[in-house]
Amino acid sequence: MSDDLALHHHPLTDMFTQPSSPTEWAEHAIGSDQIRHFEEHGFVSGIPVLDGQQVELLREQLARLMNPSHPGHSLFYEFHSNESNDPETVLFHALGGWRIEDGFHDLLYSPTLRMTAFQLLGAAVRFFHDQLFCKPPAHGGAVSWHQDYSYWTWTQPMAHLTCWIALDDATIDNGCLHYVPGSHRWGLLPVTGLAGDMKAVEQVLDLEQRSALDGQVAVSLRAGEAVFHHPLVMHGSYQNRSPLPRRGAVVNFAADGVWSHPEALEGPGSDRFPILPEGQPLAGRYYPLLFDPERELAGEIDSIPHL
Ligand SMILES: O=C(O)CCC(=O)C(=O)O
Repeated sequence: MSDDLALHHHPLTDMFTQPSSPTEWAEHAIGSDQIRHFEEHGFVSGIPVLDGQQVELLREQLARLMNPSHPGHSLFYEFHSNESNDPETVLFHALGGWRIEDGFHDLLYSPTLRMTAFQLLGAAVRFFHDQLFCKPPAHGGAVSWHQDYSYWTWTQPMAHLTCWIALDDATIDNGCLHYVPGSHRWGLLPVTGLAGDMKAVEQVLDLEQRSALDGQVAVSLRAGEAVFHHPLVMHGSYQNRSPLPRRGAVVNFAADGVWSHPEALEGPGSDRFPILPEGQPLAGRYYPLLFDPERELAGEIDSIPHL
């Protein structure tokens, strides 16, 4: 078995140069207009995170991780070679790659991810969990419309954020993410499933929400670019019938202070997910602190636009 990289709460490689002053951190910040876009629509896209070499490294490590014979395989929280169970609509989905391959571990420490997460959470940033979503060419499966927080109600208050990073150019043809702008103001809806029926969510939407699905927007990204989204924004992605793969890596964040709620009986549904004892703030081995504005920005927190 491989070493558990969750033991290391610092970068393990020189994949990213770490900023060492507020001025250097500011170079990784998004602008006020991008923050406003996030507030209004529930997502902000086209944020450059990885260069070509870093994308290539992660693709190589991803190929190893997708093999169930990987020596670190037992460290995954969840692993689904095909979450849809239909060989015609394959959706690879796994949580926990950060514990197994150093590139995915160090992705957590991307200065752009850390800084943007601080800006969009407006608080110190903790790692929540990671995900890998891959659709093979020709028979890649859809990810049904959903809200991320519907899977996370065992952690409260809701102060979470998702970053989806393209490891291939993500296009309409190969199944890029789609969003319903403004749906982060709909409130929390029940879980209706992640793979299989793209439109399963319609059974819990009112008429107005159902017609708002028609206003969905596709978010195309170049490999290495990211989209950040709100925990309640409605999003999903269609099948990949193109000749190209569509691979994506996800980092999910929570504001420091989010805790494991005593009354939330529904955990994430996997025995291997590190749930904390009820009532405890997310911390410890599986929930490293990724950005502390007091420490990184000293007295200059408000020089960086943030929520
Ligand atoms: O990769 C996809 O198509 C879906 C990703 C997603 O739902 C998420 O990151 O929350």
